Amino acid sequence: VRNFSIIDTTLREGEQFATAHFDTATKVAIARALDAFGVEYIELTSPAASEQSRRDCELIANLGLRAKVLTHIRCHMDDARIAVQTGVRGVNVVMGTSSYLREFSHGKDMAFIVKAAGEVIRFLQSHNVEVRFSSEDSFRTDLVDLLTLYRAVDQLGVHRVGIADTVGCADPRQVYDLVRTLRGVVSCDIETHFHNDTGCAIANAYAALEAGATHIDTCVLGIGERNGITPLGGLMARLYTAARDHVSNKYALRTLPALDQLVADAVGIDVPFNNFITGSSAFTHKAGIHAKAILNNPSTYEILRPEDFGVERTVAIGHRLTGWNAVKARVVQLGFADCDDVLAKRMTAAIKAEADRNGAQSPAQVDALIRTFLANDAAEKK
Ligand code: HCA
Ligand code: CU
Repeated sequence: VRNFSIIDTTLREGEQFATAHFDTATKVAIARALDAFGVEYIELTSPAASEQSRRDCELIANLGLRAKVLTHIRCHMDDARIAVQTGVRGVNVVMGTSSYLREFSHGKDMAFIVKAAGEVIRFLQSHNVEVRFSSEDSFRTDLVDLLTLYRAVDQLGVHRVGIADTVGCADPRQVYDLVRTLRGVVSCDIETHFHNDTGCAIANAYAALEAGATHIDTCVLGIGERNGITPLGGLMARLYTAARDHVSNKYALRTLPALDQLVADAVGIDVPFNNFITGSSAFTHKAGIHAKAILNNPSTYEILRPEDFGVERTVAIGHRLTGWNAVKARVVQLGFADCDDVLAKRMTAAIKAEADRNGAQSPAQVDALIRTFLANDAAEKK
């Protein structure tokens, strides 16, 4: 899993998220942040969607970003004509409506579909843009029909074909099988797009890469229709775990917190507490056993190095599950290097008792308790 490209679609699929409504400046800020992060492609809403969408598409296509800018259109000549006027580097064509699909799976209009696709593809090719052709709802489409269509568009010379799990029904094994099969049928690149309705979007993306997919669609924070698609940060966590150096060199991972925050602000949500890497609890260690081991060697309970992503770990000690090693480490951190184990154990007992009485304590409260203990201890010794 090395030769892959990210197609970030925060500015297309992400615009389909419930609370998303990006103004021009916000789109530009997101596009620049994605470019700085290092995604290979940025996909934009169809210029046929609205007049503002068209102007924004043209603006972003001409910003001079390092990432290739794509737009996403229905398989219609009208949309294709507008798309090539914007200056985008590539066009992601999705095969029309669900009625197309229904007819297609009934096998009635196969010839028509291939013909319609052929017309749009040839037109786009004559304008020298990268062309991707994708079916919607690939996993609920008849396999023979699907492969027949992909083979036909592959022979027309598209750059990529796309598999889309539009409804989020696929599991990693099904993904692996379909991509593997498709890999044997087409010679072009394979793009994949996974919705997250059943929580498989990252695993499916990873399975697709293992099976030979070359391009993965993501959105920042995983936003998109319904509960969204493969999140960029979560996919990074997965890929980093598989190939740390490669992924760290390829992408500016330390810009992820700002990128997640930018998009959270743009759509008016908080970054979820359990978000990959940037969630508030993603690097919080709590139980005494965990805290002790983490303080000895972070690899004991961390598969991701927080500093590689520009975030910090937290060792939480103000609660009833705390342990004296972690408390002692905090005492030393506060500048009292000569704290002995007996004293640390007494402090720990006091923290636990306080947590039983009044609930968890903030770091500041714990520090205050520690200082009181140390002051009393010093007074006793005099
Ligand atoms: C949608 C379309 C799409 C397209 C995916 C793609 C999907 O339903 O809004 O073109 O790769 O999920 O099928 O986002
Ligand atoms: Cu989608």
